[in-house]
Amino acid sequence: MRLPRPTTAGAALLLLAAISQPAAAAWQTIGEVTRVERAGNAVVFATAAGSALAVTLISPSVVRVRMTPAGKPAADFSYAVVPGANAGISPVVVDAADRVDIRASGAIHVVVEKKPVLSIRIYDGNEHLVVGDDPARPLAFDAADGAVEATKLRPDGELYYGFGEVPLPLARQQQSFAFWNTDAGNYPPGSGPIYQTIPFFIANDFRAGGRSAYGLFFDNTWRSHFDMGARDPARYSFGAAGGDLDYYVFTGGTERSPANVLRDYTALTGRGPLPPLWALGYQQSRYSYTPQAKVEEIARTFREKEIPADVIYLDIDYMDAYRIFTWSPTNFPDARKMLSLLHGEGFHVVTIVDPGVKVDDKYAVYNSGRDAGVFVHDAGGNELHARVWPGICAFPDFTDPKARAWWGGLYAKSLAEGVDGFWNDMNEPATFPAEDSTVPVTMFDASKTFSLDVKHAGDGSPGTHARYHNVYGMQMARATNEGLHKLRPEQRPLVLTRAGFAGIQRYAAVWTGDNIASWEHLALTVPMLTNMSVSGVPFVGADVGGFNGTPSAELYTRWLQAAVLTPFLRTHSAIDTEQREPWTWGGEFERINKETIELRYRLLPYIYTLFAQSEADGTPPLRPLWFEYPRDAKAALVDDQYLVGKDLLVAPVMQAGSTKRRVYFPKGDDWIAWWDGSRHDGGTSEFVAAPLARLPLFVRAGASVPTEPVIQHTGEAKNAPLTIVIAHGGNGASRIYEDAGDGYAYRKGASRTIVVTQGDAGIELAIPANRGFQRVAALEIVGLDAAPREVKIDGKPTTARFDASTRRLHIALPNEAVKRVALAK
Ligand code: MIG
Repeated sequence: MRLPRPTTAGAALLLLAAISQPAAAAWQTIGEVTRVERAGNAVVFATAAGSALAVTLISPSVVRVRMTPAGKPAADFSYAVVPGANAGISPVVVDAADRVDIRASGAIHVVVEKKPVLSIRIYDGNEHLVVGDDPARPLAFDAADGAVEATKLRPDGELYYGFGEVPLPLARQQQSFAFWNTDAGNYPPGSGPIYQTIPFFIANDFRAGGRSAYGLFFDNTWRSHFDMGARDPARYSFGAAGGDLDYYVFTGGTERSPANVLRDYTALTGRGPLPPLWALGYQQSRYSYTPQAKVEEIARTFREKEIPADVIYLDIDYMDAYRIFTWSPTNFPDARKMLSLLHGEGFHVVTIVDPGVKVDDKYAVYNSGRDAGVFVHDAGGNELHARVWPGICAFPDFTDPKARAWWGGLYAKSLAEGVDGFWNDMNEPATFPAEDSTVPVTMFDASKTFSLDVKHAGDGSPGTHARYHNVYGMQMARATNEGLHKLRPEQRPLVLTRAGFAGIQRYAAVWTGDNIASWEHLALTVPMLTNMSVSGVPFVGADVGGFNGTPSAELYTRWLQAAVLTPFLRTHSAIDTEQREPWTWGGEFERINKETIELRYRLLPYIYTLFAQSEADGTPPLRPLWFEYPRDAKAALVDDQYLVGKDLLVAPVMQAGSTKRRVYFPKGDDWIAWWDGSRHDGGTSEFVAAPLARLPLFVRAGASVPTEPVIQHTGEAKNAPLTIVIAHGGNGASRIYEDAGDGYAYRKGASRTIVVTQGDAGIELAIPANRGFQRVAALEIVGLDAAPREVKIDGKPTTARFDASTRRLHIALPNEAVKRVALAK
C-alpha cells in the first residue's frame, strides 16, 4: 500500500484516512444506465462507469443483483449457492425512459432508476418497499484495488439478526463487523472476526406490525464488512475487498415473515440434513482424553453412574505426533479394540482431523497427497509450507475437486478401524508463526493464515487466497462429508467444523470454537447460537463449561442446563484445565447434571422432529423469540431466552448465585411451566423460581411434545415408548416425526408423522401405521388445575392418574388405534 507522505501537522489525520481508505483508492460510482438488455432470465444494465449490473428474479420472493465493476462478468460460480438454485424465473419487464420495472406478477417488484445514477428499489407483492438504495450513495467500486460497496437506506427502528457467528449482542443494528475466518481462541465478546463467514441477515421492523421481515445475502467470499447503521443510523452498507457485488434479497413473501425469509435463503444455500440420531445425544470431549485406558474409563463411568451419553471425542493427542489418520503407538496401542469396546457400551467415537499434513517423505498421507498434486502452492509455484501441530505441513487445496476426492478417500482407513464421526478443526485455515519468529502474534493477526497471494484452484475459477480464504473450511467439511457419503452411503455422517461459509449447513455441524469458562461467555452463547440458527445453520452448539479455563461447579451446572436443549450438545475443555465430566464435582452437582442430561434424552423425540422439519423447510430447531413472534416488540431484544421449535421456551439462569429470574412470555400464546404445570400469560414478564436444580422451561399452551423415558444412549431408543405431553388450554395441531434414526430409507417413505390436535372436542390423534418405530404409549396433559371428572378414550371411560403437584394427568393408551381422548370437567 502506498501511503501519502504526511506533513507533521496533518500526520494523525492522514494516517486515520489511510486506515479507512488506502491512499491509492479510486472509488467511483456505477454511474447512470447507458443500455438495458435481456440475457436469459436476467435484465442486464450497462452503466457509464463501464460496469454491468444484472437483476434476476430467482423466485416470486427472491431477487439477485450482481454488479460487475469492469463490466464483463466472470463465470457465474458460487460455493454458497446450491448448483442450479439460482437459475431464476422469467420476469415481466417494462423499460421506460427513466426506469425499468421488473416483476413476477403479483409478487416481487424491482424498480431500477436509470438516472442520474443507477439505483434500485425492491417491493413486495403488496407494493410495500422492502429495501432501497440510497441515491446519494450509489453502488460503488474501487477501480484500483477491486473493492466493492453498497449502501441501503435504513428505516428508523429496523433491526437485523443473523450474520452467522459473531460474538456480539443479539440484534445487529448499529453494529459493524468484518468477515475473515480467524482462529480467535478466547475471543472477547464484542470482538471479531472469528471462525465463520455468513454474510446473510434477516431484517425486521417490529413497529411496522411485524409484516416487514426481509433478508439479504451478500454472496462474496473475499474479506467483507457490514455496517448496519453504526456510522449513520439512516443507512447501512456492505462491501468486500474484491469480487462482484453479488447479493440476494428475500422479501419474505406476502406475509413478510422471518420463517419465509429463511425458507427462501435455505432453498438457495441448502438445508442442514437430518443427523443420525446418535449425534443428537449428549457428547463428551476433552483436549485430550488419552491414553486409551482413560477413554475406556470415561465411557465406563458414564454407564456405571447411569448418566446418559452417546459420543466420546478424541482430540489431537490420539495421533502419532499429530500426523492425521494415524494412532499414537504408545497411547493408543490397540485403537480397534478400544473402539469395539466403546461400541459395545453404546458409544460412538469422533476423532479430530486437521487440514495440515506433516511434510515427511516417510509419511504415506503426505506422499500420496504430493503425488496426487493436491496441496496448495504459493505464488512462486512451490508447495506451501507452514507450521501447525505436527510441525511443517502442506495443506490440501479443498477448492480443487481432485483434492476433495483424495481427502474424502482418506477416511476409509478410519471407518475401517471403527471411527464413527469426524471433527475438522483449524480450517480457517489457522497456522502458527515460524519457529524462530520473534514477532508477537495478536488475536486477529493477519499472519495466522496463508499469505493472500497463495493460489487456489477454485473449482475451475482459479484465484488467490484473498478470494478463497473464507471458504477453505467449508470446502474441507464438504470434502469430509462427501467422502463419508461415498464410503458409507447407507449411514448419515457426523462432521463437525470450526470454520465455514454461507451454506456450511449442507456439510457439517458447527461449534463456536474456543470460548471461555465465564458467566459472560455463557450468556454470549444464546445470541451466538440463535443467530447462527437464523443464518441457516441448524446444528450448532458451544463448548459446555467454556473451553478455556476451569468453570466453578455452579457455572458448569448452569451451563449444562442452558445448553441441554441446544442442537449440538458437547462438553469440551482445553488441555491445561481441570477434569470436566458431569460427575466431576460430585454430590448435588453430579445429581443435577445427571438430571439435566436426562431431560435431553426425555425430549429427544421432539428435538429429532425439529431436525426433520429443518431439513424440509429450513426452520431451525433453536430459535430466538423474535423469529416466532415478529410482531411482538418486547420479544425483539430478548437475548437470554430461546425457543426450541415453537413449543418450548427456555429461560436459563446465566448469572452466578441466582435462584430466580425474570422470564418474558411472548405475546399471542400462553405458557405452561414444564415442572409444575403453572400457567403464564403471553405478553407478560414474571419472576420465576430457579433453584440450582431447575432449568426454567415452559411449553406453549396447545402444543403436543413427544417425550420418551430416560435411556442411557440412543441405541436404546427403538424400544422406548413415547409419552406425548400436551399443554392444556390452547388449540392447535402438532406433528411428531419418526424414522429409523439413521440411513436414508426415510427419503423413500420409511418414516411416519403423527398428528396430535388439541381442540374444543378434546384431543385427536392421527397415528399412521407403525413400521417399527417408537410406539405411542401414553398422553400426559400438563397444566390442569384439577383432575377431570371423567376421561374417555374413543367414547369409553378410562382411568387416568392425576398428580396435583405437577398438574399432570397421565393417560395410558391401550394401543395406537386411539382416535380421540376427551376430558369432562
Ligand atoms: O490450537 O485440537 O478449537 O476445540 O481442543 C488449538 C486442540 C487446536 C482448537 C479447537 C479446540 C481443540 C484444540 N484446537
